[in-house]
Amino acid sequence: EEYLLFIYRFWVFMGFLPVYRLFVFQDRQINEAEVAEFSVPTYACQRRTTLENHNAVLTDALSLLAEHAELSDEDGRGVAFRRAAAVLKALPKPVTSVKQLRGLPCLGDHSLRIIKDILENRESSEVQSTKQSERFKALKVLTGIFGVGAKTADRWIRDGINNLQQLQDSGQTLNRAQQAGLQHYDHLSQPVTKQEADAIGEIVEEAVASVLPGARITLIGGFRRGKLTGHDVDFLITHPEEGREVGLMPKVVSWLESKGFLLYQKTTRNSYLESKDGPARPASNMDRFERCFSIFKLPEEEKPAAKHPETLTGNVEQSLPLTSSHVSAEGEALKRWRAVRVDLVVSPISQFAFALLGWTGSKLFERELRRWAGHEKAMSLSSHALYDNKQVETHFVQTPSVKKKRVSKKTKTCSSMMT
Ligand code: DCT
Ligand code: MG
Repeated sequence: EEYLLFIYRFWVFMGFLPVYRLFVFQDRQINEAEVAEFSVPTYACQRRTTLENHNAVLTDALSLLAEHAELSDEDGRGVAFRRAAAVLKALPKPVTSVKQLRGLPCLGDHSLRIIKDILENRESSEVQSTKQSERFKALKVLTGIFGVGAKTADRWIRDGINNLQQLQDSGQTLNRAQQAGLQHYDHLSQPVTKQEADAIGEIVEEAVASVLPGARITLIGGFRRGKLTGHDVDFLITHPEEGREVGLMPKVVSWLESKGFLLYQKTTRNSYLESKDGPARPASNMDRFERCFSIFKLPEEEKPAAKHPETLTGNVEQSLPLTSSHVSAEGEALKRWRAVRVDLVVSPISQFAFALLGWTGSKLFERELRRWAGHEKAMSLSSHALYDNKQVETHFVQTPSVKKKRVSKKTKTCSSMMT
């Protein structure tokens, strides 16, 4: 009897369960809807983020802290602030209270504290003190020199060098890139406009067409994402026939040099196929394409001298060589030009899709895309290829023009890029 009673009660309970769940869960859903005002996916690459930023004050503050962390060799903290800023950039309206952010991903305690401070007091004391700190100012000025990274800047600061004048007076040995960077500091610290990027695009297109007819160039980086200004201009070059792009870069560079368009250039070879590790990304996030880091001399047509606003160092630049104009050979017209950082990358057509995706950016989007591919899809993505880690034989997921390649699997190398 007891047994039958138990069965009876059990079935009554089971019958009641869906009704109970309906009530309780509906209730909870309503509560959650009230609390969670925004819904944002975890990985930045899953979000639709437009250039319209409704929370610029907050994202500027978080980006400044990210920059400070990156310049202080604290990459983990830097990424945390970048992720928090990216979440706020994806929101469809301005945030007015931290309560609205409940349940959103990537917002750690530190970022939330900064946001709360700004929302309640209009500014964050931590952001203000970072912005005003002498060390941060010095790091920004020194790393603003093309060819100078955070480590070099830190070393110089420890030697008492905090600005360009002190660097010049110090007699420090500078490499070729840093010399060019210092010489053109004034120009290179000015944002490049889309119009200037297009003008450079025409020159690069002419160079490429003259040395290899049929080769194509694509504007990549921030300008491909629709940004109106950038710190440099990036181009990806390829040819529709596999292999025809080999040896292209030196020819393009020679053409540009012969026409006087280059103030500085350094080309790195394509080391992708030479790698002992097989075709995977190296430990750093850099890819292995043939790449040319350059400073372009872009003629400015019929425009009065561009007046560059004061930079962070005050008037130190005035003592630097004047680079913005020269008298023509005839000694008549004054030709104006500006220096612009330009990156050229050459990819074989078989890797073009990956190169285009990897070079479109932003840096955080790319990082998140690689992380998502690795963690959620068990795949390894680089600017060269996409691998399926689950296959015993590594499958090179490819564009239709190229068939699957068999390569030795290097899980370690692949996973090292999931940073
Ligand atoms: N890139 C990357 N990881 C890096 C550096 C670069 O994935 N560590 C990719 C993403 C962007 C692209 O290369 C070009 O780099 P940048 O020119 O530095 O970035 P950008 O988005 O073009 O920024 P800006 O507009 O300031 O040039
Ligand atoms: Mg760029």
